[in-house]
Amino acid sequence: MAKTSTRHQYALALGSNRSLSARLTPKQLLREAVGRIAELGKVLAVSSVMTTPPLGPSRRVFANGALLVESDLPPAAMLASLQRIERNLGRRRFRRWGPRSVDIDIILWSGGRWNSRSLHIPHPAFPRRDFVLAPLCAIVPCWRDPISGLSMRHLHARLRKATS
Ligand code: A4P
Ligand code: MG
Repeated sequence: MAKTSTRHQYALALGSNRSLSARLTPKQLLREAVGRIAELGKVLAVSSVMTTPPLGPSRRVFANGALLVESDLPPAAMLASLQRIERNLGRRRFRRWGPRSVDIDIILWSGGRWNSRSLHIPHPAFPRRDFVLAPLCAIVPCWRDPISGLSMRHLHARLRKATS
């Protein structure tokens, strides 16, 4: 009998503002992360990498991007796998909002909302972040935020208007 499985889609946001070596710059680290995420499922779309000014106390600019992946992994297992990729790409957690070689956040999930102690989907801060919404608009412009009901394109236009 054919194996049945549930396919989940996730929109992920990637960020980096610390090089690991002369070769592994933030931009290159995001490319490496995409390659490793492709081992967890099928990557359906990847945005270009954008250079963005830091939000918060860091003074280093960020490389940011987003991707859409389809996978059999349910949310908790996806988070654990992404955190393993972060660790393997040199991520150390010593200071909140400190420089990071790779940060991978789950922004949206095809199942809608997920709330547990260690995982909140949609990611609570994403509607206020241009560095998340701009790359998301490039790959999933029509995906609706399950909380507000607004599409990524709409949320992005609203944020741009509010901050201009
Ligand atoms: N967690 C809960 N929900 C999620 C989710 N949807 N996706 C938990 C991923 N993780 C989630 O995250 C802390 C804990 O959040 C995890 O253990 C997980 O269980 P973290 O990545 O370890 O810590 P962090 O990244 O330092 O904190 P946080 O709050 O995630 O920071 P942000 O919100 O990621 O912001 N400026 C620019 N231009 N570009 C950036 O990418 N990033 C940040 C960091 C600040 N300024 C930036 C950027
Ligand atoms: Mg994070």
